[in-house]
Amino acid sequence: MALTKLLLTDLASDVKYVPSNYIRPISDRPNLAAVDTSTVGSIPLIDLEGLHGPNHSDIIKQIGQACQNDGFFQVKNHGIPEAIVDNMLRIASEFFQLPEAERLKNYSDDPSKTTRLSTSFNVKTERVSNWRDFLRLHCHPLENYVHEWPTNPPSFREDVAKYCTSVRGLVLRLVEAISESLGLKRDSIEKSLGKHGQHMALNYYPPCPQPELTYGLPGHTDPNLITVLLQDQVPGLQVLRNGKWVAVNPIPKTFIVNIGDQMQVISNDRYKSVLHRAVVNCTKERISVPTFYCPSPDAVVEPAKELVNDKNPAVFKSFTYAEYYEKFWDRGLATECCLDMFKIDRTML
Ligand SMILES: O=C(O)CCC(=O)C(=O)O
Repeated sequence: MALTKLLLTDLASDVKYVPSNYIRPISDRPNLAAVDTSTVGSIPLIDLEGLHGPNHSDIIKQIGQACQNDGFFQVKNHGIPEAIVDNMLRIASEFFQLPEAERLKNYSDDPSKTTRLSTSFNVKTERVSNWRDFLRLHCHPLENYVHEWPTNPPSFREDVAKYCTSVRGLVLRLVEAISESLGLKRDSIEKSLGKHGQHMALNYYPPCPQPELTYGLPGHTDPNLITVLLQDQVPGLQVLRNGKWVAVNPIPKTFIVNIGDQMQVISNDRYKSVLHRAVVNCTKERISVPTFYCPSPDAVVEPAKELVNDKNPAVFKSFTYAEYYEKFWDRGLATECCLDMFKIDRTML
């Protein structure tokens, strides 16, 4: 059956089988039975209480180890009020329950739009669709974008603005901590990014009749600097560790943090931007809200000078974030990391 609706949400509730355009080739299916769902196998949980106090150096060390070994960690005692987080998840759920015609007012398949509702990943370039709808918003500086955001549900702008302003505070603290963990000045990474941006996505994964055949999002790394992800209580996120997919089961009151491709470049390959994916399930809808923190489009990204020496030659070329971002959207979510295209080819030197 071909997709006859623009958005998956309006198709998913009527189908007993996954439509053919969502079915992955046999060699590229989630193989859910092989996923490690144990808590012990999962990513580190770091308590940020005391980051600016007595536990400072210990927390910086934990963050550095997690960035190097896992590329992913969770944080608790992050300072973002529970009410702000709860309102964010509630408003996302209300948005995706709006009537189709109301949601479609925000629809666009053009990735360069700063506010848009769409489906899958990039409907213009991909061959197989993903079991996801998403609302993507630019959110910093807030005053440049908030007037584009949906006005329905009525408190959408207010609730989302509070959320992204609070998350920005957390991201800035994390970027400082990561900079310090690399042995750089605390403000070094922040300063190299130019007028940095902040985007977010409200991801909505409807229940899926045959989750073994498709993905919410297939394995990918994030093209930006760092991502802070909020997920509801439904499992779905999986991270690749030592060649095995590991489930990141939701822990209330925590956020998930992951290193993006630009941080891997700045760290000269010490910190890892790791493959992750979202799988779906038969019974429950799932919502996740990633915040993507990005360099300015004209910022030149390259390994930090302090981390390059005779023993550790630069692994990546210099490039602008705009160049990188364009490549990322054009090539789709291929499993090979987009970063490989920006590596220095030492065989040619
Ligand atoms: O839904 C998730 O848990 C992952 C979302 C994600 O990786 C993304 O939006 O890039």
